[in-house]
Amino acid sequence: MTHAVSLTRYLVEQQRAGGLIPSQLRLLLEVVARACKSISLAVNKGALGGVLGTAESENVQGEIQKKLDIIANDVLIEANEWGGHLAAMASEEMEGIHLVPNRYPQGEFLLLFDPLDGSSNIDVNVSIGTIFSVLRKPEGPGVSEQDFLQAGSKQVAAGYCIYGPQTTLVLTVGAGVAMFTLDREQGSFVLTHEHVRVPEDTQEFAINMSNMRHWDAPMRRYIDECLQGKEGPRGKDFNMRWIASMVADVHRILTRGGVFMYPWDKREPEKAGKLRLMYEANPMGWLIEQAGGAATNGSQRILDITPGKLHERVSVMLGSKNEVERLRSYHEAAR
Ligand code: P6P
Repeated sequence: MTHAVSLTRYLVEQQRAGGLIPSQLRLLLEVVARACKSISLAVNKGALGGVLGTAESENVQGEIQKKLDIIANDVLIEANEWGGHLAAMASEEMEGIHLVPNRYPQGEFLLLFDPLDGSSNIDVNVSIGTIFSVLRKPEGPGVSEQDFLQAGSKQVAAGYCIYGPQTTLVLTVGAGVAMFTLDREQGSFVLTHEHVRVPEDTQEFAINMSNMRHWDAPMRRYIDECLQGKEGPRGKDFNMRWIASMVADVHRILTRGGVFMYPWDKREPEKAGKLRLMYEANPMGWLIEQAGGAATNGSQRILDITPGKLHERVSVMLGSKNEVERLRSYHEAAR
């Protein structure tokens, strides 16, 4: 029987082989994985744990916070403060950055996360997840919000943990994408997929169709052509999925291909999009690229965007390479 490869063994072997994982980063990833196990336990308790429903508070995004949003955020903060691997953290649920308290040693990494993405699905028992992104702190004393404002191409690690029928951690450190399924009997993440690849073509798209009348012309053109099926210019039928949980939609795309879109729309024209660049689009965009897919905002590669602020929003189109390229070309033709 082949021995199961734990997350710890995988990280040690990656550290030994590729040199992409310095010890502090390995500790960071193990701590984040342990925090995700705690979050998974809280999520799985649901009503029995008294964790459903809203927390009667709003986050910096102006969104009503769910109790589990706050629980997940607190778990990640507490787990990552003491290890000496981080200088600071940033979260969808917090307006400013969170410095590691002076009583602990400061590390060389910055951790950003959406502690519980898709939280509108919590109370209806649909898959949700934690998304995280790791940057290196720029040289120099101290740490500020400005240190976080790096393009997604500067990430040194990124991933998510999806809390669904299985709890699965999906991770890249720049050498492809690996998936680890939580073995609850052992209490450890076990390698279940390695060298994940996104098919370059697909017949499945993910978008919130109720916003169609608000999209710009290139996005409407792309979806119209998909809906025309094999009688139309695409010459093939398409299927649609929309889970309203980015982690779940991206996990499906990493598993069987597809294209995910949350484009700019005219409901709030001053906003580039709904999703956040630093802790949603960048980590998901890097995972998709590492698996052979592509990620654009319609005019440029998402990972090339230099952020102007921590909670910057962005238009997102990512997944099967040839579909993302078609979307990019339609937006270019319309400029
Ligand atoms: P809508 C969840 O709130 C989220 O940030 C993403 O996970 C998801 O893809 C999107 O918003 C869903 O948005 O407008 O369809 O509810």
